Amino acid sequence: MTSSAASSSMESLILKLHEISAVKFGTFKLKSGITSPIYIDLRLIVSYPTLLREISQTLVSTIPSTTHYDVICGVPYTALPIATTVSVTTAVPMVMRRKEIKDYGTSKAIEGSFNPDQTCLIIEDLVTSGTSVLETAAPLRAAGLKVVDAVVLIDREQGGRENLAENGITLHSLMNLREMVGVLREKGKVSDETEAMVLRFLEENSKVSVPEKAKVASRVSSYGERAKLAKNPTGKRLFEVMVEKQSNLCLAADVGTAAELLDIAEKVGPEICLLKTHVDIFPDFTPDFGSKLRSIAERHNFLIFEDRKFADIGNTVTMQYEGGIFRILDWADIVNAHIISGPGIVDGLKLKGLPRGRGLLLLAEMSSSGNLAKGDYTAAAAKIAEDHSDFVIGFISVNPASWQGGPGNPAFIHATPGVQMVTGGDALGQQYNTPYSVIHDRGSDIIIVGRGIIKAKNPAEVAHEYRLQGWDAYMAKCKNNSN
Ligand code: 5BU
Repeated sequence: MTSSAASSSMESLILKLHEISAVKFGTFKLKSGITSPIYIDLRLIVSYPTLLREISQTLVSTIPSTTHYDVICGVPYTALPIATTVSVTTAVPMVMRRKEIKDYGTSKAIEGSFNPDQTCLIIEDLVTSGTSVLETAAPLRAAGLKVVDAVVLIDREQGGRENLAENGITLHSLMNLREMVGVLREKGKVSDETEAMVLRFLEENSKVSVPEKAKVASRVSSYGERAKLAKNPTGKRLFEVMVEKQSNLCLAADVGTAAELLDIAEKVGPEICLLKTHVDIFPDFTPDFGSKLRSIAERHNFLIFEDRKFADIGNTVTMQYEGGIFRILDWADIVNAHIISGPGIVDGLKLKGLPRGRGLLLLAEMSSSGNLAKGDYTAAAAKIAEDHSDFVIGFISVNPASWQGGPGNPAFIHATPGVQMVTGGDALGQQYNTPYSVIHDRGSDIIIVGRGIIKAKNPAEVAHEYRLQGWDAYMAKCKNNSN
């Protein structure tokens, strides 16, 4: 649609909405608690099928052609007829979110048939803070659908766009309140005073916040639920081990020799879900190292992560992964890779790792001061992970809550190094955060602890304490989610 055609169809819609009294002026209390001089009631449109069709068609033309979606979902209830009409006219299948989940029958939060890796476009009639969109995004995401875009008829311009962006959703709107009132004033439907009052109100209420609960709910689900979403068997197993052992602790076993590593693995094994190695630091490495470590891992039910940080082109990493002295592929459940060389590195590692059921963590962020893994680089890692979700199980990250879209796809796991009981750092640039801040505030899933445990007098005892702290932080996060 050309922009003048778009604006004339928008004008005609505004006038029709006014005509049916869907736009009201007075004093109204909104869902977010604020008092507004204007209220828009789009529930009425079910009585005007021609208008409903017009709204749906205009809404479809608002969606950028680059936006990809497989299914659509209307935010209940007002947007349901709009979404249905969009679905019927575009032949894009719809899913439905239940507001009340029944405790008989299938008890599904999302009705309809879909595949967990599909992308769902949310359709909404009106956005103030974005809370309702987030409340619908949460169960969609928990069911495995990707939610990255929402399209809305009217944006009240009261912080919704920003709040949604913070939670990984781009808002596309047909019009905003300012434009709507402008058209009504121009056409003599409201006075200059009324328009001025609405504009003043918008000025004073430009940032309606989303309740913390809605934000957290839109992205947090339990490790157990997330195990079901993981496509890679090792990613799934890791989530399951975390639940079984009530542990989100990874030991960074940076001890001096292979013998010491096997010793500490035995002692700390009961506390951890994952043990991280740097196998190239051992002077006493022997080919049976892997099988010895695996037997300890099996006995204590933890996974093994070789922190190899592959960084070369695809062809080279296949050899580094499989060959050499260390034969990492034979014994490490998980390895990690930089994305500096581009997605070919994932293809290379996947070639060897996927047939063995192994998993890969991408380095999206690093813990050391002055590192360059941030912004667009981190976003690129997230994108590569989505494109290879059969092999990539998640990320090395530091503050996924701060990513555009937050920690994102719940099938991915975030593991964070630079953890000690107190904040601080070392003399070589390492920076530490506490288990609570990493898991609860920064949105990560696994704490990676090295010297905090291995330098302690009694590593097993200290590991126990780290496990409790990490798990308590996770429980606190889940509690926020269910309140
Ligand atoms: P520490 O002793 O808890 O500081 O050990 C941290 C471990 O995590 C160590 O093995 C590092 O190689 C590893 N690490 C890290 O510290 N920061 C990073 O960004 C990445 C890995 Br990636």
